[in-house]
Amino acid sequence: MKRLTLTRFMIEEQRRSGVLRPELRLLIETVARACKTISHSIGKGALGEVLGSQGTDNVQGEVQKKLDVIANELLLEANEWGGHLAAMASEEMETLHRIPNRYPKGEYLLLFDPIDGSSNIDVGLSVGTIFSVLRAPVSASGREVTEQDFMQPGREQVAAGYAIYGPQTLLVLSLGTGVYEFTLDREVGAWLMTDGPLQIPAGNCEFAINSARHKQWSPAITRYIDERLAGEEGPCGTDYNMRWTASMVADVHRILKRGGIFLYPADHRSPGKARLRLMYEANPMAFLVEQAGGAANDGYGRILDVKPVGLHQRVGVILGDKTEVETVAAYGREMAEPVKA
Ligand code: AFP
Repeated sequence: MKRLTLTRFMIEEQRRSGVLRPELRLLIETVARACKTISHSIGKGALGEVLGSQGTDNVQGEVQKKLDVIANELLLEANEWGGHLAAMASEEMETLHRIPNRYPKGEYLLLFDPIDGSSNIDVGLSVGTIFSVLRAPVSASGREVTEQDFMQPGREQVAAGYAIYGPQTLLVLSLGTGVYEFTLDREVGAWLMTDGPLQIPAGNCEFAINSARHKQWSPAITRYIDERLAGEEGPCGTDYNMRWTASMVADVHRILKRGGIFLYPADHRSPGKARLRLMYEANPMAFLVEQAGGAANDGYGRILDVKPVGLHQRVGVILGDKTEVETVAAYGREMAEPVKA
């Protein structure tokens, strides 16, 4: 069976829709190439002496793994010379990374979590790279890019995707016209299309949540989970299954392929105290999930409508099967607690 390569898919998309500019195609191919190198490093594991901690903390106050730093450097080096970017931002860097003056600047902003799920690296579980692409404001041409130029709601993304380094190395991508999966053919080093356009299958009775955080849950979340734990004897009338991989990329990929819902709600005891980052985790995943017919909510409204105020701001995330996400949202409206001042 002859499969489309990532390059041919994007060239055909460019011809079909006329919206895929060559610089954006170059951006995606450059990120995809960097992900191949990251996959190779991860695959070496202890043999490549890339496991364990770097001995430093990132801007989030989290211990950096060696691979967090390696992957971050790989993505910066791969993307800064091509002329397609105005600037970059990463989970691993406090502020934006400007394109060095020796290189031409482009019209796109690239944001990424170089290794998502990095607490899984040393124990052999799937991790991933998440990326999001925005257009730099026209006003930014001819001046230095600022953090404010990144403060765009997720609905402005022109592309988003992730690589998942698991039993296979996969790239899942949307350019705004559907979600497509590519598998890395290691023998020739090509990304070959293996699925798409993805649509989240309805009715999969599976939820992903870290139950150890139940003290943080609002009454609405508690009600939603308790009903599902009640299973056949409860109001759902059927048993549910639970999964939690502590790697958002792996949980989201499972949902895109077989359905279900992912919840990492904000701590209802102090709104704004949440785990996942808006700009390079929630927004790209919300973009993909909506492109695949699902929904993505922060507990108050659509994630892609959230107006960002900072590169590293955190947000609650409830995403996946549209019916299930809307059920959680309905409980939230019914059981709305007065927003604490
Ligand atoms: P790390 O990259 O620090 O491992 O965090 C992964 C993550 O951001 C996301 O991928 C997981 O869904 C979530 O955190 C896991 O959080 P818990 O460790 O609280 O379960």
